[in-house]
This record gives sequence, C-alpha cells and structure tokens, in this order.
Amino acid sequence: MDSFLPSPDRDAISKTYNGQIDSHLIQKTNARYREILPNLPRRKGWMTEHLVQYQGVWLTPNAALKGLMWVQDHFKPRSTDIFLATFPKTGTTWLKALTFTTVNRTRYGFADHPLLTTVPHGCLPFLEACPNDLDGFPSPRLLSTHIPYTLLPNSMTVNQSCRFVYICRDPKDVLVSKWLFMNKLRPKELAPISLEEAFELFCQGISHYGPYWDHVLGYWKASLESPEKVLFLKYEELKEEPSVVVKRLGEFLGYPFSLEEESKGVVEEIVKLCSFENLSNLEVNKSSVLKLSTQIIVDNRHFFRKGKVGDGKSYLTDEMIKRINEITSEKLLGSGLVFGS
Ligand code: PAP
Repeated sequence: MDSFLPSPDRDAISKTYNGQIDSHLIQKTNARYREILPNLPRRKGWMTEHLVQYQGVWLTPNAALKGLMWVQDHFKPRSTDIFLATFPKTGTTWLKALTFTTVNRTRYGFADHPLLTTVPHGCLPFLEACPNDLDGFPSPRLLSTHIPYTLLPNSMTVNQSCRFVYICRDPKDVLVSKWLFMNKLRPKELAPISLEEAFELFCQGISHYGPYWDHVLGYWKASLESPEKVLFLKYEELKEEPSVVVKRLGEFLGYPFSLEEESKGVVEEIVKLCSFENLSNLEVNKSSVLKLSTQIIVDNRHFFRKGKVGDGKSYLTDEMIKRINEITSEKLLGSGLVFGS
C-alpha cells in the first residue's frame, strides 16, 4: 500500500500541522517539490504511469514523493511513537492487526474488537499519508510507514527513542503479491503490466520504495546497531510461530504478556483474531472498501489474497527464480541476513 496513499495536498498538510508549522515552511516544501519533480529520473510505474527516483528510492511522483518530503521536513516525532515499517506487500496488514491488538489488549475485548468491523489499515494510519489529526493522537501513537530507514529524518531515528517494527518477506512472494495487487489498482486506461515486465522492473530495483533489498538492509542494519529501537521480523517466521513472534512483539513494545495472560491464552487469541483465515472471512474485509483518496478506493478483500509462504514460485519460471535468488544472495552477502530458497 503506497502510491495510493491519500495525497497530502497543500490543504491537508496545512490542516495537519495547523498551529505547529509556519505556513511559510510548508510553502517552501511545496515549492521544492515542484522544482525537483521535472528533473527526477523517471521509469515505468506499476500502478501509476511513472515512478520517479528521489534520494535513491523509487516513488510515485505525487503521493509518495510528497509524503516523504513532508515527513522529512515537518514531522514532529514523539519519543513514545511506534512505527511499523514495511516494504509494500511484505505483511503490513497483518503486522498492523497484531500490533494494534497487542498494544490495545486491555482496551478492547475480543468479542467486540474494532478489527471485527474495520480493516487493519483503518485502525493504524500511514505516517506519510498525513492524517489530519496526527497531533491529536494520544500517545503512544501507532503509525506505519513505507519510507526506507536511511531516508527518515534524524528526528525519528537519532534524536528520539521511537521504536520501529520492520517485517520483511521473501522477495519472490513480494514481487508476485505486488504484481497481482497493482494490476487490480492500475487505471483502466493503462494496459496491465505483465509479469515479465514487473519482474524486470523489480530486479532493477524499480518498484515503490525500491530497491527492495536496500529497503530491507536499511532496517536490518539499524536493528543490529540498535536492537532496542528496531525489531526485525520475517513474514515466514511469523507464519511458522505466530505466538512466539507476538510475545517478542509485546516485549519489545513495552507491553509484555504476563504469566497470567499467557496461561489464559491471550497470545493465542490475538493470533487467532489476526489470522488470515479470520480476517479474510469477516464481512468488512469481504465486501467493504477503504477510501484512500478522492480518486482511489480499494476493496478491502484485495489486502487478503492467499497469505501463504512460497506462493510466488508457482508464478515464476525456473529462470526467474534463479535470477532473483542470485540477486538476493549478492545483495545480502556479508549482512548475516538470509531468506529461504
Ligand atoms: P499492503 O502493502 O497493500 O499493505 P501487505 O499487507 O504488506 O500489503 O501484504 C499483503 C500480503 O499479506 C498478501 O500476500 P499474498 O498476496 O501473497 O497473499 C496478503 O494475502 C497477506 N496477508 C494479509 N493479511 C494477512 C494475515 N492476517 N496473515 C497472513 N498474511 C496476510
């Protein structure tokens, strides 16, 4: 979920930061955006016509680029902020559900939980989408972001003790999940993007917030340097041992599960509520939509496709699998991070 984030236009940003930021500063960001946009490298987009490259990352020219610039220029983090950081299609929806439920477990009961009637994206907003009342959010603010770690402002990574939870996923599954999803959202006037084209672009790093491997490595390195600030998770591990990972998540976020909670099966309840089987079968996720902007409305069901590990391989040729595995080994060499085969 990225390029279709609500566009933080000038009015929205003024409202968001009303009273906090001099409108002169907002105008400066807008002016800089208009100035740099025409000169940025441009390549074919997955959902939009083009992606542009800014500070080494590929972004949709409107929502994602503006969102990044505004975060860099204007976002005021709090030390208690919790950010869920993801590359699109790596498990954002699932991580949002799990984190929201874990942190708010004394607030909401399982029988009438907000997730039963609201898509996870509706419970936990994207930072770069600049929701109008970020400043009014109670602490700890739960926010998500697709922005690479290396592009976040120092105010978020160095000067504050904000916490980040990152989830990564095997690139073959990310690529296929993204390709299928993006084609669903691609405007009718643009021809669908073929798997071969998507594969080439992905391998060259040209996909929203790509290159994928740089995104992963940025958070991986940060998690090694500051394990108390950055928790690094893998979709595959979460699938394999969800209760173990949820306990780690609770501990890391400062919401550890007590022995009593464990014995009452609270962890398992959270896992069950947030499971693919449960969420994808809820009425809200089968038939409702998420309005992300005036132009973009997404069927909630598109956020839940198969939720499996290794499904990407059934779409890719042996040659494609070999190439993407080779790129992955090369990029991650020496980092200590590995994905499955
Ligand atoms: P986003 O970037 O649009 O938010 P994101 O949630 O990161 O997408 O990833 C979507 C993937 O997570 C989909 O994978 P698939 O295409 O391979 O099936 C989706 O099915 C999967 N997913 C969503 N919710 C869950 C869940 N509760 N458990 C496991 N996987 C899930």
